[in-house]
Amino acid sequence: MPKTWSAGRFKLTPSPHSPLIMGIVNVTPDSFSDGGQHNTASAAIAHAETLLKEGADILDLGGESTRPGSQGVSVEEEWARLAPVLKALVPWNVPLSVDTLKPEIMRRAVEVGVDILNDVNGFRAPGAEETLAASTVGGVVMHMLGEPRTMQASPQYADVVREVTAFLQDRLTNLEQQGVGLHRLMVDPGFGFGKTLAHNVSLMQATAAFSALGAGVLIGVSRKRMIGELTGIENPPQRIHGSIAAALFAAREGAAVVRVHDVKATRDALQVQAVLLGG
Ligand code: HH2
Repeated sequence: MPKTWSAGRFKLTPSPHSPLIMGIVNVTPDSFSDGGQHNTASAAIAHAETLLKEGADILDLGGESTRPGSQGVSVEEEWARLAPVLKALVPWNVPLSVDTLKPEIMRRAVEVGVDILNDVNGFRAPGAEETLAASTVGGVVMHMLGEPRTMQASPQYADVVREVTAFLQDRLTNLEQQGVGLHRLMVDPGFGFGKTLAHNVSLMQATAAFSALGAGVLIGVSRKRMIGELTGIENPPQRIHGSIAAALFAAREGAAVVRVHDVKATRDALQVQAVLLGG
């Protein structure tokens, strides 16, 4: 992978065995009253500040849940959630990512000054590739089988690593043809997005093979069902220790970015590991 990730206003360089930490900031309220929305924006801004203090290198803002079974929201609803938070955070001068699969949200986010577009749909929607190409922002190209509403129904692959690799290679080729160089891109096998536990484990073990595609690799397993299945823990916030074990493994296998909820704990664990590995 290229040494440095070109992402909007920033050039981001992971250290050996110590990937960049992308902290997750959800802006997804359950109630959409004006009051609720305002509270959600200020809570998200406060959470962003906490994650930065804890050592996040990048903040990833999401205005639409992509959890299995979720239905999705309209462009206007998603933007109403994201816009106040994005506009407040851009002047902080920290690398900002928006987690969206909608090209219209991508366009608006780029206009406001976002640095990274994180698309769980791999820039497949009409206009998504072009939006990335017309900007200088970084892109995260993720693999998803199907769509969030149905993806976990009964995911099937003949060879999950081969198929996800072929998909990501195809997306990179298309994006390069549009003028988006590998130095601007991360690939992500998409843990839990149309995958069983066995699929997720095989993909994690193939982290180094994904690096060989020439872009960096982003790994997002924090608090996911995969960790719950391996530990028997139902409650996502309690999956922290298992999540850290996965982040440490990803780091050793050459991941450039880990997308996590528990920034402080992940940062501490990665720092100790990097020293022990001689980084
Ligand atoms: N996972 C989720 C959302 N966005 N983006 C990337 N690149 N990789 C991922 O693995 C990924 C992602 C899962 O989101 P969800 O379960 O809805 O919750 P949260 O955003 O809190 O992780």
